[in-house]
Amino acid sequence: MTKNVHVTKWIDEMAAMTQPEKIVWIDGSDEQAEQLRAEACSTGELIKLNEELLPNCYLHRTALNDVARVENRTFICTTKQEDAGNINNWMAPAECYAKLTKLYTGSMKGKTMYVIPYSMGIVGSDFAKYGIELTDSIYVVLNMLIMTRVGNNVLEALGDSPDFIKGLHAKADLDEENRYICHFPEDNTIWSVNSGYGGNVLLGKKCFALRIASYLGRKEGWMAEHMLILGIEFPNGEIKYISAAFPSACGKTNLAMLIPPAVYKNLGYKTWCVGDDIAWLRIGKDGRLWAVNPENGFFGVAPGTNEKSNPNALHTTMRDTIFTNVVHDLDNNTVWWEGLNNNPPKNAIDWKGNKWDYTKYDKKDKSTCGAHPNSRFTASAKNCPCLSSEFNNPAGVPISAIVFGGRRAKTAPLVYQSFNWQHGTFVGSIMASETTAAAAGAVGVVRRDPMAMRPFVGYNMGDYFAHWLEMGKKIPNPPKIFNVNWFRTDDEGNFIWPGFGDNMRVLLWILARCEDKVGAVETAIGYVPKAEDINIEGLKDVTLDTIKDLLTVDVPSWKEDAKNIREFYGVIGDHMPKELYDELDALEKRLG
Ligand code: OXD
Ligand code: MN
Repeated sequence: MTKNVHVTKWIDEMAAMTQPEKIVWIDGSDEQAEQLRAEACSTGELIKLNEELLPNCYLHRTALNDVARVENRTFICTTKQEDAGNINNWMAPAECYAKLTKLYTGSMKGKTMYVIPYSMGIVGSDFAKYGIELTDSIYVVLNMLIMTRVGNNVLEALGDSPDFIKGLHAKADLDEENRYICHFPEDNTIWSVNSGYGGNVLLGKKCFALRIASYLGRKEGWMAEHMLILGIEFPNGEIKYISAAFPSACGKTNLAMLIPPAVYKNLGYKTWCVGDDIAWLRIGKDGRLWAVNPENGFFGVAPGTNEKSNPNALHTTMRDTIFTNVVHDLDNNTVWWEGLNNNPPKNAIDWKGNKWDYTKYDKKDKSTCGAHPNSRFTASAKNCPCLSSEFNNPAGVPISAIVFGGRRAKTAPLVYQSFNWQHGTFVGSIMASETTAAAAGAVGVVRRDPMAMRPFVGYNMGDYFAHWLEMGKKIPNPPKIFNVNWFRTDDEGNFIWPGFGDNMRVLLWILARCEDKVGAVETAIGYVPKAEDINIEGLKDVTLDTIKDLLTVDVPSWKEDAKNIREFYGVIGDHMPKELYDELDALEKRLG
């Protein structure tokens, strides 16, 4: 497999601790993947779905107590606590290694340890970083084969180098009390134990491509961000790229696969998806910021995905997909989830593995759902109908605009532009979303989620902001920075803006601003469009007055928000850059 002693020595050590019965190297071949799928089906770990309707698709159910990322059990283990900062959970590396060693010891007895050499980014490219994940789960192997680039070519590209991320995953007993997702950025190491759920165990994704990569990016002068990458093609064939960060439940995958509304489609506009979750950004030789999506697939939320909300995603999942925790339709051996259509299957098994009675399903009561609200599809990027032709370009794509967004009922207007990079960093740092009635707890509570990275920065949040400011100084021709809010509501709580494909109307204003092709109104929070510059042609129920309303800056709620921002900055503590306090002071002054 490899003569790299750094790799072999580490695997020997991990195997001595976990004590697997055998070790299998994953080579990236179809034959091996097929064997593993067959084995998983024979044990019940996977269920093969209808080959005619859903070719090469499988269903998996996790343990009932293991259905989501666990932020309270996720740790950044740096030597100094200060380096992890106040937003992350911290454990001293020695203490964490000792604690988890106890949990790992003997945990793979009688099992197979799979060795997955994988690349985030195109193997051999300047952007690429390599990892090896050791796991006792076939489900993890098969997901990693979709989500990353796996195979012997990764080992060849790595050669004798020690420069790879060492990931160890063991399901152990799936014991919640002893579930840990731990990152050791100083050692290029990730240890995950007692979970089998995607975000906790597909170590290339959040653990490596965001937490470890953000740490490496700061050290090496680039950025790892929780951003989609979308290309917009103009009728003349020119394509402009946007990267955008949104907290969860704000429609990131939908925006990444947006379909232009008829007014634009008829003129020849097209949209192309480069990525739906993660962007690695570097300064190009031309002085612009260039982005790649380091992943190779989509790990998307299933409920709510349908022909209207995201036909591209739905199409992507029609082959070569692993579905997790959705409804199993026994009549035709397919899958279903809430929001797919209005025809729930009559003869079905729910995500828990129990017979499911669709007549008892109550939209307002999540416990009656057939699919878990966080049920997922793991689908291959190559099957996405709107996949960008630049997806496999090792150089990535040049970014014209960075877009931040959140779910705010009143505070944020439909769109505004920051004054400059420093102010744009401020705009990202104050990102927030309000909780919805869908989740337990109070409605309308603001959760600050800077750059949608709150759970994903692998170091001190204050230092992360400083890195953004530093990058701004280094990029000769930086993208312009914007904020959007698709979620303003009227007094009855109804969304005012139609959203989905119509968001393109706002993105085109953004791109016009990037080229100085359209004016704007300067307000206390940034530049806001003139209402007539948002194209409403073909929109039902949206008038110029609606747009005016969507663009108002509600000064009293901004003043309230500013207080909340100051509190949040206080929590981040003394690593907060002074420049961002200056921006906050200036905002308060402008608000009067
Ligand atoms: C997330 C995800 O939780 O992408 O952000 O799964
Ligand atoms: Mn995400």
